[in-house]
This record gives sequence, structure tokens and C-alpha cells, in this order.
Amino acid sequence: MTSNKKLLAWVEEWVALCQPASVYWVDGSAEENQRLMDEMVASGMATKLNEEKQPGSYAFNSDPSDVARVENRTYICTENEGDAGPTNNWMAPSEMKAILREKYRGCMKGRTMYVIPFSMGPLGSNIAKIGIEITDSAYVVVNMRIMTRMGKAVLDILGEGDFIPCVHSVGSPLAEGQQDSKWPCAPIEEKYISHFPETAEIWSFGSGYGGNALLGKKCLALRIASYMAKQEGWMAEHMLIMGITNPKGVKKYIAAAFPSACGKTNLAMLIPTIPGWKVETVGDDIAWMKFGADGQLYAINPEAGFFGVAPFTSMATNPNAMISTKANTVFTNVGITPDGDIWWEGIGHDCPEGTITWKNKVYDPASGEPVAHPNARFSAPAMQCPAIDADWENPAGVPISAFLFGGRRPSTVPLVYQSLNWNHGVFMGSVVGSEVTAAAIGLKAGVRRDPFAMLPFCGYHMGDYFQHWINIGKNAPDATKLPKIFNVNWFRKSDSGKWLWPGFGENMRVLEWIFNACDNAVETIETPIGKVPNKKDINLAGIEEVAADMDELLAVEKSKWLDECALIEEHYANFGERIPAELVAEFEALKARLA
Ligand code: SAT
Ligand code: MN
Repeated sequence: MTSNKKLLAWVEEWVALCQPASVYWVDGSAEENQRLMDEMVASGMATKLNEEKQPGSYAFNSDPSDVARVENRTYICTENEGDAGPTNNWMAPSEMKAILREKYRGCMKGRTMYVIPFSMGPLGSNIAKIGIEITDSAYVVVNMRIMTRMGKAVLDILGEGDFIPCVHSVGSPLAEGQQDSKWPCAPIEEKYISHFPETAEIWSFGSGYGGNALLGKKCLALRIASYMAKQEGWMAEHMLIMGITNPKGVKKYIAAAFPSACGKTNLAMLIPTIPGWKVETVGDDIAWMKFGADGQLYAINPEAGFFGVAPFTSMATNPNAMISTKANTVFTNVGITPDGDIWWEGIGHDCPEGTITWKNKVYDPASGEPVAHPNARFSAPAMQCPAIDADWENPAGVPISAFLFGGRRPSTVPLVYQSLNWNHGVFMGSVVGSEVTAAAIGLKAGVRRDPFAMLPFCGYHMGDYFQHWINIGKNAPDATKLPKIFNVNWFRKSDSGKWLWPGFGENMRVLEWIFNACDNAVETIETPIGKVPNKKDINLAGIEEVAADMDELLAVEKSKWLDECALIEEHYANFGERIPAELVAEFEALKARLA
């Protein structure tokens, strides 16, 4: 256990409020994990998968009301409302805490309170942070064991030091003798995913799913950490990290931010189609970055696993992800075949008869209902990824040469372009967006802006966050060593609606150009929006048929960009006074170049 006074007092306080039947300090061992899995199988919450096909793996089905992050129930609680900004739900800390204290009172009755010490980042890294999550969900414990470094080793490193307190309850106490449900949770209007960035605390109530419950991930590593990073001069970003080695053996690392559903995990695990190049994965979701003594920016992946969307992941789309999930994996809301294997839409073969859907029904093709929930997930240990980078646990991190931004843009945005300078690159990140069709989850059709892919994850005012990015450039120890900034768009379509770029492993060809641009080894053509490639420098060997589309893929059309500027104007208006002057200047300069 621990003699950490703050920790012991904190646990005691929450035991008194939540009134669990017992308290258990998680040690992170394999035996403990097995015991919890066995208990959950016995209670009917978990299904043990076929030991030959999926050794050490288990499947869970959530309640149909608890299947994803709940942005409308997610709060940033700062003393001043203005500091949470226009993109976050806000409540005053004292008000939120008063509401939640009442909800937490007795909320763990009949359940075990688990105390989970965890480290975001390699144990002992100076970029890493320690959190302690208390939870009444054993499902959370077994997932945190995959997604973080967790257990006794963390307490040993913590010693008498400080930690980020994270409180979680599914919000479903059990009365004496009451039968538990398979997925306990509270109704949607009682769920609260609350963050107190100014005091570095997380209070989550009512959901057992994903980022609502595994508090190390979006809550700590992005919302709380982004605020800490601003205070302390580092960066916590919603970015994958990958290593790229060229045929000469030269290696560079890049970090990339894309809104959801743009293939971030696929890019992080890309298998190059051009000979001699190698891609290795450091992380698929979050990057924490600090400047090293040599003036370079270094990144760590604070996580230890992949919490990936299962549907449409297959040996064709992402073999490295598939292989990562082949053992010791927790699946949530996927289908289970009669022989105890997993199945989901797009896995690459037909659904076996008799498969049980995520809603616990025998699959009926006539029903029109999917087998796996569209947000079904796998939690897989990162070290099982065949392409995991040798330095993925290096406590010093890996040096970052380039940042990539991008979204799904069927028109306007070229395949790739480079920023003119740091501030211009920050401008590019601030206007990232994806085009959504009217059908998509009730949103207005058009470009949905998701600056830096941080919209749901920034723990403070987004305008101040833009300023933080500007300041990182301004205060860099050596401006010549700052990562170069690029925007990519794999999703451009022809007027007739055909994808112009093949995507997937072929994206390596764009990464090759970026790699060379980092060394100033390719010619760039200046356009009003930034520097585009000379098409001769995009390697099309083996996909010569794409050559006919290259002009269109790289085109910067003035009229389209004037329309884009009108949309950016609307987007920027949301942030009012807090848009940095540097970004206003970049926007004005873009308009002047287009005029
Ligand atoms: O559920 S998570 O927040 O961890 C993943 C996601 O929705 O992006
Ligand atoms: Mn993410």
C-alpha cells in the first residue's frame, strides 16, 4: 500500500461519502486481473472468448444508453465562466461539487471501491503524471490495466508525492440482496463528466463507458493536462505519434491531429506501399510534448494501450491493429460468434450464423440492426502492436520533426501543403474541420470545425489555447528546431464524386514528401494558402494511374478559398476577443494573398 498522507486522507474522505461495501487497492498483477475477469464472467457481465482464437480476451456489452462519450454531459468547471470558453459546458466548481456530492452520497453501496494508482507516460518519465482513480467498476480496473501503467509500481514511484485525484462511480448503488445489472450506469441526465482544471481534479458520475470512465485518457491526458501544459509551457495534444525511416535508414518522428473518423489509428499503424520505407507506432491518440535540452520538441505517448473503434478495422484496413487485438484484449459492444470469437461490420468476412449481437440477441440479417455498435471498441496493449516503436517507452520521448493536421475535405483543401511559418501553421491547426453530411448525427451539413482536433478535449478557453500554440513558437529555445507544420487531406473528390487519392498505405507517398520537406530536400510551390509540392516530387511508382489526378489533388482554387474564408470568419467569431492577434494577422494575410 502507501503511506502517502494526502492519498490516504483522500481515499478515506471518499469512502465516507460513497459508502462502498469494501475498499480494494489495485496492485496491477496478472493474478488480480484474472480474478476480476473470473468474477465478471461469473456475474454474467463478461464473456470469456475462445482461448485458442483470442487468448486472455474478454467481451462486454454496455447498456444501450451508455455507448460513447457524452459531450453534452461533460463540463469544464472554472471559477470564471469565460475561462471555459464557448466550446465547453461550464458550471461553477462549488455548484458542480454540491450537486455531485449529493449524487456520490452512498452511490457505491453494495459495491467494491477500487483504488487505481496509474501513470500517464512511462514510469518515472519527467513528462509523465500520476493519477489515482477510485471507481466502483471492475470493468474500469481491467481496462485501466491495458490503457495505462497501473498498480503497485506506481505507488512506489509516487512515494509521498502529489497525484491527480480522479473520482468515478457508475452511479448505481445496490440495495441489500439486489441483483446487479450487466452494465450498471445512471440515466443520461444524471451523468456528469466534470473537470476542475484549476485544482486538477476529475469527478465522473453515471457512465461506465470509454472516456467517461477510464479517466486517464481524455479527462486527464487531454482536458486536465492541456490546462497544466498551458500553465507550465508544454503541450498536451490529441495527436498520434509515428516514426518514419527512409531507405537510407534516416528516421524522423511526426505527430498528427485529425478529427474523429479520419483514420488516425490507421495512419499511426500504416504499412508503407513503397519499398524501403518503414513506419513504427509510438501512439495513436495522445501526445505530451516538452522541449529537451537540445532545443528539440520531444513527445511521449501517455497511454499504454489502444482504445480503438472496432467496426471497419480489418486485416485489409489495419493489419497491425488487428494483430494488436489478438490476445489480452477487452472488447466492448462487438458481436460474439458461436465459437467464442469476435465479429463486427467490416471485419472482412461474413457474419457466422448464430452470432450474438452487442444487444445480446441472435443476429438476424433481416432486422437491419448492426451486430457491433458503431462505436464498439477494443482495448489492446500497445506492446502487442507488431509495428510498435523501439522508443515508445523511452522516458525522454521521441524528437518531433513535423506536425500534421487534416480533416475530411472533399473539395478546396489540397492533398498536402506546408505552412509558411510557425504562426501560419497554428492558423492551419485552428481551422481544421471535416465536412459532415446532413445525415451525420443531426448536425448541420457543411464543414464542422474541430481546431487541432481538440474541440471536445480542451480544458480551457480555445482562444487561449490558440495563444498557447503561438507562445510555444515564440518561446521555443531554438526556432530552427521547431516542428514544421503541414496539412493533409486524403479525402478530396472529383466533381463526379470519385475519391482522387487511394489512401491507406499509399499515404506513405505523401509522408515521403513531408519527410523530405523537413530536410528542405524538395521544391515547394508557394500558393496563397501555403507551400504545395511540385507534383513530380510525389512518388507515384506503382500507382501511375493517379498521375492524371495530381493537378486536381494539388489544386488551390481561389474562388473555393474565398468561400472558405467566409466560413473561417464565422468560426473565428465564436472566440471573440480571445482570438490571438497573431492569428487575426495570419487570416488577414491569407485574405490579402487571395485578393
Ligand atoms: O471514449 S473515448 O473518449 O476514450 C474515445 C473517443 O470517443 O474519442
Ligand atoms: Mn481520440
